[in-house]
Amino acid sequence: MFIAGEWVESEAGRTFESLNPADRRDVVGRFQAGTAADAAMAIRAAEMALPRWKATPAPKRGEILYRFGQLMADNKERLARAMTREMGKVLAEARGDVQEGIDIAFLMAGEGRRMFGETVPSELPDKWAMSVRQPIGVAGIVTPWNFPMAIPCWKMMPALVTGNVVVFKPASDTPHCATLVVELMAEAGFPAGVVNMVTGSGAEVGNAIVDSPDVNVISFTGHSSTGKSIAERAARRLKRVSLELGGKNAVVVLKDADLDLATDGILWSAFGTTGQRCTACSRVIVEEAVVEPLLEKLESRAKKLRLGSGLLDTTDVGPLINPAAVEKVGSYIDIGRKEGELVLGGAAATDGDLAYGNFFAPTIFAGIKPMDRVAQEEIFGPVLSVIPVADYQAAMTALNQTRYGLSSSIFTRDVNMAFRAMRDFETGIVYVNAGTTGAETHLPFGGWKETGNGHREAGHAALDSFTEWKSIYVDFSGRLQRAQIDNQEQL
Ligand code: UN1
Repeated sequence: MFIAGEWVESEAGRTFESLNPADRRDVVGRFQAGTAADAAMAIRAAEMALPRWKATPAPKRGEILYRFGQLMADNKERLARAMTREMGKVLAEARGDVQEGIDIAFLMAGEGRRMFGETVPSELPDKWAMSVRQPIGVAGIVTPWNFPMAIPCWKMMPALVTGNVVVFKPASDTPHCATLVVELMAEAGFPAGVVNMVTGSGAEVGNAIVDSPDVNVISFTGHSSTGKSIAERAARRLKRVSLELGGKNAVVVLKDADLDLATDGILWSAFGTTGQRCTACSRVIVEEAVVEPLLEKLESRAKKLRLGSGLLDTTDVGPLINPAAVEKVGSYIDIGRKEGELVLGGAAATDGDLAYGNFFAPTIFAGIKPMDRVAQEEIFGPVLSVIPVADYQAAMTALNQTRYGLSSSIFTRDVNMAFRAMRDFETGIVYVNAGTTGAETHLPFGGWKETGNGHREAGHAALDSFTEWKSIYVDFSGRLQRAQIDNQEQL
């Protein structure tokens, strides 16, 4: 663990192992199983570092972020390989994950010299009115394993450039990735105590951070049920919480679409990262006229996807994160068989050496109805449901008929239909003629409905999660001037 600028062991002396999901015989490392007492020490260290950090000029804070981004870039290949080994995603995607961390570091480094507030005219003469952003204090950052470097960076970079200090609890499946990121943060020059990391379980470390009266803001990405529990706990202290939770993202394919392009987009969004993205496509809503040809293309292309270690060039689809994930995805197969027709896959893949890893075959169900369970519940694996509908209206209704609202997409050549989709789809991100994944770091990232609680990551919007607004009025008239009362004569 990293507390007050030192690498330390947990007070309880317990550890846990991180395993390679492509080959569980490969132990990536042993990590400290932190406790509430460790979290308290990290929070204390952060509090001690806060006054100096928030007094450091923001452009100077930004320079450290810039150095961190450069260090990530210099170490990109090493970081990506370590990520593939610990988390499983194929190397090209791991490089993308590191790149997303670099992108947000550079974007937020620039915020050190922007961080715009507003300057507006006062309604009274000789009076100045403006608003500025100020840090909230100690930020608790609780992150998932599926983007084990990008998401911690998405959260920590805006928190730090705006002058907050951080207590970071990474997912227990990817502590090594987190450690590598924090090592580079230390090397970049964040002062001791500004960034602290405590590894360990959500029940012990996560809850201690969420419940602490000395942690002022929480940013969490992960499972909806955990997010709801965090929101409830934090509400007792009216603590600011920003949540990025589940998704049930759909691609709509209209009958005029380029079906080859749609197939590319759907396969990449559904089976890339083995379906383990919040933005992954798990529903294809398709006009009846083109169901048959689209299904044929999806099936024949998905059949050719090669499973294996993400470190091999020959691999298209890596493993699931852990055996529990294989079990969970597997539990949806019987459900899907009852609801529709299993077209492809449907089982864990255990041929040869795959048996040592957590592999699941890319799976496609056809003939699914919008309200079926496989079309409603987040499976977080390589399972795609194809839902036939009569027309755009039915597609739009089906797309919106879910409790989530992260990402959506439409394939069409008709510009009028594209604009309808942009207007009608109830999601935080909409793609036209592209899959549901691949958000860039300079626009807001987040979802409607139960995908979140109204906050956004990335872009300028991320600053809102980590700052308080302060509105400032300076009266230089030398007399009492009453707003809304004086100076009210009709023009
Ligand atoms: C996530 O799955 O939580 O748009 C993040 C994307 C990536 C980020 C996904 N840039 O798919």
